[in-house]
Amino acid sequence: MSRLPLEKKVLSENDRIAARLRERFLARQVFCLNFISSPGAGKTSLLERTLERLRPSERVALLTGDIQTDNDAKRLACFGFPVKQITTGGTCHLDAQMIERALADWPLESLDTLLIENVGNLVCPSSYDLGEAAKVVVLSVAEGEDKPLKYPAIFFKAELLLLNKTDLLPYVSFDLAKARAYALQVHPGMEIIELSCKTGAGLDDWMRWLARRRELAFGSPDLPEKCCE
Ligand SMILES: Nc1nc2c(ncn2[C@@H]2O[C@H](COP(=O)(O)OP(=O)(O)OP(=O)(O)O)[C@@H](O)[C@H]2O)c(=O)[nH]1
Ligand SMILES: [Mg+2]
Repeated sequence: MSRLPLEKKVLSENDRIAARLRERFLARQVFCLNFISSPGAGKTSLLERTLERLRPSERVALLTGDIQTDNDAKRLACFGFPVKQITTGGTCHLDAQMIERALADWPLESLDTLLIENVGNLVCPSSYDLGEAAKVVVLSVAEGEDKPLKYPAIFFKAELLLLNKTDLLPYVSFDLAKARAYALQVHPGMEIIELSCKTGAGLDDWMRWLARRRELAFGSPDLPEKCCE
């Protein structure tokens, strides 16, 4: 058998399971985001900064994918929200079946928001629908401004681009204006937020986007920041 039909079959089976997941998320009003980036762009750091801004009563849970180790789950578990690590054992992306299995013993009724950190990889995760409401791509300024042009699929499919590590701009050659222009060339109208998980710059904008996007999906802004209390 040639490679193409097999790949098509795997992807269509994934789409079938993802559609089932999406239906369940919609029925239970669980807002799900799928975070994708190259290794080390700052997905876990962003989730850490997000969780520390939420009230402990928020009904948020996390799934984090990695080829090896449960390092990210350990980092995220400190915040008191339910976290599960999905260790793929070599697979370079999460797929819908992995999500379905991980959720098997988690009652979705107890959740309002599910945040999924995908395996660090800008290519393969873009092909696998996980039933999420939206994909968010994280690009750090240490990676070069041309990445939207070189890896267009994920920049086309993601609703939001988070340009992270802006605190490093004085030390790296990264043209922010070009990065924005390239992202918009691939995905006209794409939303872009510049931030630094280290200094906290831009994190308020990110938290506002999260609350607004959840409200758009389900009407109720259940993700207020602690500072809004
Ligand atoms: N200077 C700086 N460093 C950051 C920032 N965000 C993350 N880092 C650092 O970048 C490294 C990688 O961050 P992670 O959050 O682990 O990245 P990740 O995308 O989750 O990585 P993988 O899960 O391995 O794909 C860590 O050393 C972080 O401390 C930032 O805004 N500025
Ligand atoms: Mg991580």
